[in-house]
Amino acid sequence: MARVSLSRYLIEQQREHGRIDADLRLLIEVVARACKRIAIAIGKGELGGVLGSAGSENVQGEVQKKLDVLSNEILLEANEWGGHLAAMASEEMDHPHPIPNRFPKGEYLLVFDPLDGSSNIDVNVSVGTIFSVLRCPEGTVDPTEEAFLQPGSKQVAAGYAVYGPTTLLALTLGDGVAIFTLDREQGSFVLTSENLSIPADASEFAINMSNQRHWEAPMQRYVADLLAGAEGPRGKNFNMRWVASMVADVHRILTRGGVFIYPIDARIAKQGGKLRLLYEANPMAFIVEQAGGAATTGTERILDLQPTSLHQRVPVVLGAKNEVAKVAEYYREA
Ligand code: AHM
Ligand code: MG
Repeated sequence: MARVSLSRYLIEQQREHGRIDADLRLLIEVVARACKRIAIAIGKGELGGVLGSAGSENVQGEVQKKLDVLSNEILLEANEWGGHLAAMASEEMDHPHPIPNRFPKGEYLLVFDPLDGSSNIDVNVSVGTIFSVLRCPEGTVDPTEEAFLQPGSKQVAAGYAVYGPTTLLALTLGDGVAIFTLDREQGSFVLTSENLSIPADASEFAINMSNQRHWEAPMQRYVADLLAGAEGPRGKNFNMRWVASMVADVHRILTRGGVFIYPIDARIAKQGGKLRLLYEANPMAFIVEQAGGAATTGTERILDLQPTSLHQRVPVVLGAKNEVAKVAEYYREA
């Protein structure tokens, strides 16, 4: 069978299915190219002098790693000049990044977490890039933060790259999820699976158990019932995994099922949760729903949330449809 490159896949989506226009096609190609550059930088590790802290903090008060800063710069630079974007926003920048006046402006907004799971870089565990594409509201010439505050259901595309044993790109254009594997010799992403589907029932869960004592009562009860296994109310055993890189945990769920949870807890209640709505929860919720799964905060569908600020945080429960519904049930009963 002929290999389908990402470029060919996108051209066919545009030409045969009319699902995307030329600007969105260019946008995805450019993001994918930037991800390749990030993959190369990560692959060099210590030899590239890219490990360790950058000696700065981002808007959320987190210490930035050198690779956080570098990945952000790679994505900004790659996407500035193509004419497909009106503005960008990132986990690593306080405010949206306008397209410089010397370049033409386009109709799309790009939001990203340039390097997710960056606490894992220095220990050589998978990290990733997450991105989400929105349309710039009509009549907005110089988009400010306001333009980005759209519910996740308005996303026109979303994806993530995982920099693991292989570099993969997962992509949705709103009609299923496709996975592309990076052919390092050729330097191109090649389609390796399409129409991904997360089994409705889960037998594996992902949560940082060390925070258990801080969770809300319904989450405590839910996880206690999972841990009780075959002898408990759920009547079956559940396995557990926690990579602490959302991209890697979500990718596992896309591949072999399960549920991923980053709940609200007493320490982070004030800030709304740990994961960010616009560039972590929304794109992942879009991808997971497109693979037949579900995503909730426990009480609301993530894609329905109306964002109130660029770096807003939310509780996240996503993956297997029936298991996500189960979590919502524990919250309703409470
Ligand atoms: P980051 O964007 O600063 O890397 O933070 C997000 C990451 C997720 O990838 C991961 O699921 C979570 O933080 C891990 O958090 P914890 O270290 O509390 O388990
Ligand atoms: Mg992140």
